[in-house]
Amino acid sequence: MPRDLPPLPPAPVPAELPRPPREVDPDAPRVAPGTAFDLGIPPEEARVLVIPVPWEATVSGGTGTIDGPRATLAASAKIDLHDLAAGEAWRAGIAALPEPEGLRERSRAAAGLVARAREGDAGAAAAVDALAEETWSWLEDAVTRTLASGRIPLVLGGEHGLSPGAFRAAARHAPGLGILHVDAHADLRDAFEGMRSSHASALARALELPGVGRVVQVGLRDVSREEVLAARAVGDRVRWLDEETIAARTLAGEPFAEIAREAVAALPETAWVSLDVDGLDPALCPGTGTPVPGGLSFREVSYLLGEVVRSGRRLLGADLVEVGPGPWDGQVAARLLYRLAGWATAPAR
Ligand SMILES: [Mn+2]
Repeated sequence: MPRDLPPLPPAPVPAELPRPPREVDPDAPRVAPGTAFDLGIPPEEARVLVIPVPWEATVSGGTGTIDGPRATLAASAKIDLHDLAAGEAWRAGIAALPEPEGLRERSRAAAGLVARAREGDAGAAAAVDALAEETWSWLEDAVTRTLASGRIPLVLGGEHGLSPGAFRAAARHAPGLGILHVDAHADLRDAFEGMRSSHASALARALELPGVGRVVQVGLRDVSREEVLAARAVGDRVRWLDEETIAARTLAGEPFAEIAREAVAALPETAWVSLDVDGLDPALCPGTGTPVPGGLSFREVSYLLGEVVRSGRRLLGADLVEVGPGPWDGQVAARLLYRLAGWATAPAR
């Protein structure tokens, strides 16, 4: 078991409502390296707060998503600020919190136990889950305070196993919440390799929350029998628009826009987006841990996310996870992040 690690310090989320952001010239070469989108805007002035969570414990394929937040924020500096789809998110103010001190150490301690958990050591699996629980509690607190301060949380991972902390906060803030889940995988296993905090169990944890009204899963193409049964067992609370359904319908000539409308129409009034980049075509996320052939194009995922706001629903926040460490992975994720920021703030801009 890992030696005692010091507690994670609470995230520095400002308690006050965001003040109007300082003047930014969107066409100037930007000069605030290390800040989100190179804007140099502090969290106090930001309506959108990016929360990096470098957590990578239970990944079962390739590694590297612990550096996904870093790659995404580095790439964000190179993004032009007039987004043709989602508008000028920078006007609302976007800032990123620093990576929480001690989280990488926790993640490494957990990852070091996973080999034994995989061999059936229940004590090791429980220790991984205990470390994940600390990470969830930290994130739950950070997202709760971000929402309470009138800000939009965009959680940046890291593996999908971190997301239940954000789901807890969002579902308590907006009971009846819908989760729009884009992924190659359903993530509905009760536990995977003995660990309930597994990246393959994130949405199973979401369904345990009474505040989650419905989960709409789009892009699934690598699912287990257990997950099919788990989805059936909760009836209408889970909706699937899997890859084969999308492929069959679009190949027969149906517009993707119709499928996006159908997915979004199944969501309640307030929605959280849980975006696992492996839901996209692996060409767009070559460094992700468990890539699967097929998947959504950038324009499809972008259209789908935009449809949430176009339909009149409220986009409460999002987690963007399983981002690989490479510069291309980072660039795709940074563009998704900017679009999410744009749509989430569009009604107020
Ligand atoms: Mn996932």
